[in-house]
Amino acid sequence: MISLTDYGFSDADREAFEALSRPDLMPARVTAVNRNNYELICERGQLRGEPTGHLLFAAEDAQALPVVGDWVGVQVFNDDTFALVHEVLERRTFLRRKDPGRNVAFQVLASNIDTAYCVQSADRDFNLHRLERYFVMIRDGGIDPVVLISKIDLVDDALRREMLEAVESISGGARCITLSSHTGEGVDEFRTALRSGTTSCLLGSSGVGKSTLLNALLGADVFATQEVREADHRGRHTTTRRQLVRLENGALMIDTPGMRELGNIGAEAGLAETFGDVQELIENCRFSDCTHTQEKGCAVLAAIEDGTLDEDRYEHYMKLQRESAHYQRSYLERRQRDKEFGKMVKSVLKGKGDKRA
Ligand SMILES: Nc1nc2c(ncn2[C@@H]2O[C@H](COP(=O)(O)OP(=O)(O)OP(=O)(O)O)[C@@H](O)[C@H]2O)c(=O)[nH]1
Ligand SMILES: [Mg+2]
Ligand SMILES: [Zn+2]
Repeated sequence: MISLTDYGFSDADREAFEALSRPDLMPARVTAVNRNNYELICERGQLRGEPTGHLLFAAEDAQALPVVGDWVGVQVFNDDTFALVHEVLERRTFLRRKDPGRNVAFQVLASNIDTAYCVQSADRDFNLHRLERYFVMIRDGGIDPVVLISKIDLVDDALRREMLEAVESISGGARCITLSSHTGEGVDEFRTALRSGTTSCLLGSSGVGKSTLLNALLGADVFATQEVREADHRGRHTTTRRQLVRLENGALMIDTPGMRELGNIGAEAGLAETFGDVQELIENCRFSDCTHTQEKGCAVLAAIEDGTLDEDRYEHYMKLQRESAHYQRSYLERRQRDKEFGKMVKSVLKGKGDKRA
């Protein structure tokens, strides 16, 4: 029998499971989501699963469906090889962004994660504004961000120090680790930071070396990796699904596909945590209708002037805040329209039914 504690099952998760009052179900964790099924781990081992019709159709939107990291309530069949997923337990933490598709919606990437590692490669990919976007998403879901600068073998010590300082200036206390999966520098240190029974994930653009690092941690080529494109040094989107694995030291780690875009939606909490300093200045501005652009006595302008607030950081905050609020509005408006449309359809159908009766 497998101990679920080894897969991160906490007391809170057990309570959430027991609160379902479904003695016919057992708890399982989603380790991967495929097109047509889920990969799961439960006390009886690994198995594949599918959602019940009820779970699928009762879902108000995609957020209610299982994602990697979720604890779910399952019914097991066929000699413990197949499961029906009935329930998704409440998520302790989550990673969610704006769905990159055409409709404005939330997309939950993974859940029940303790630490999210934002991976940027030292040679090409390093970008503070992108880090800020990740911070907002990660903190919004109640997760601790850590910055991981990969491929450190490709830059010299001076550049490394510069990058560390730059990260420190925006990270709000998040740690920053530098390492190289090729030379092995920093990898053991990273491994010991990953504690047994906790869940972490690797996030970042394609080609920054997430899967290579995970292979180094596993000591085997479990995940496919691929060289970056010669022409522009971008990755080839080698990893195509999110997958949870357990390392030898008992830590749980999720590899994810490289992200092309990261839009935050309705991420107030994440913005507040990441840009608390900026928000405080804005609130302390003595004019409630201040545009912070030219008003004499504006606290924001004064802070930019005396160097306590970086103008670039302020402008990026404003941009992220507008974007997140705008997507949230579009999302709510669409939900409202869908609801009204649903009501209209229902009343038309009902009208027909009445006539026939
Ligand atoms: N020089 C150097 N190259 C590295 C290092 N780590 C990874 N690479 C190379 O970077 C390329 C991309 O690595 P992957 O692990 O496939 O990148 P990924 O982040 O998983 O990419 P996606 O799966 O597409 O999101 C491979 O050719 C690796 O060999 C490193 O520490 N130093
Ligand atoms: Mg990969
Ligand atoms: Zn102002």
